[in-house]
Amino acid sequence: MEYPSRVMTIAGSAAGGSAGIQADLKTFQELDVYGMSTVTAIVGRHPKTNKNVHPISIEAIEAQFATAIEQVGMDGLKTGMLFSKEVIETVARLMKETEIEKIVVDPVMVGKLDSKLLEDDAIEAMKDQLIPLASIITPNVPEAAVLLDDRPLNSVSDLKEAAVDLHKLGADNVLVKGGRLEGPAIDVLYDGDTITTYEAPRIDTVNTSGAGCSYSAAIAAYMAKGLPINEAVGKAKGYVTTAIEHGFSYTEMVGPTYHAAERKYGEAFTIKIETN
Ligand code: PXL
Repeated sequence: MEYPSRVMTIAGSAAGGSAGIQADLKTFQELDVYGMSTVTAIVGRHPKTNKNVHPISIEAIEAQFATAIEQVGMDGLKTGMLFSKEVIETVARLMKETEIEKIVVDPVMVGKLDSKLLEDDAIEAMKDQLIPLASIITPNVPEAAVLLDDRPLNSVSDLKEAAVDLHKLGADNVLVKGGRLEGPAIDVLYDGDTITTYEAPRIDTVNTSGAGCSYSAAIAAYMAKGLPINEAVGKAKGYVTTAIEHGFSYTEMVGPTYHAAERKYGEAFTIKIETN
């Protein structure tokens, strides 16, 4: 039997199941890769204290990563919520020590419900230590703006310029995701040479919690399976767009994307891919 490719997510636990580690592992399962996890923090609002982020010790982070490497091994990994400078430094060291080659860095900063998922003094560490190790980084509009010292991004041509400038931070590829602009959802990939755009129709829904996590997890999954990055991005965007189309909510709160949608209903969208 041929075993599935092995993918690690290093991210926060989102207790509601829509984002973070939970979204990543659901995505990995849907795309038939073997999922593993290193939890960096637990996100869940305490009803009495309102405390929302509960960090995990560096020792426990190292232990999880070491166990996965020893018991299983790794074909690729993605990072999500890392929360602190110290965690970023630890994760960068673990990446270097283990020489993992396929690395997706999703520079998660703020959740949809405004929880702060990265401390202010961690942004420089992310730029200097983590991003240079990445095969691809996947910022959304607000994250790209922060990484570019609060540059406003309002159009696809702004996204293209941002991708070219962010590439100078040292990642092999930059994907700036335009889902928060108006009009169709257009993402821009720059590999240091060529710009490729990926376009999906705008879906009229508020239930997109965890969409970014699931998208970067899907990119990591397809890369670990051996697809080149530009193809991995296209397939991942198809997967996440279908999951968004079938998003739902159990309550009045913003709900999850439907991770099983592509498997259940088939891929609903053709992603328009253009290279220029
Ligand atoms: O969607 C961003 C995100 C990532 N990681 C964790 C989260 C969230 C949003 O809430 O909780 C752990």
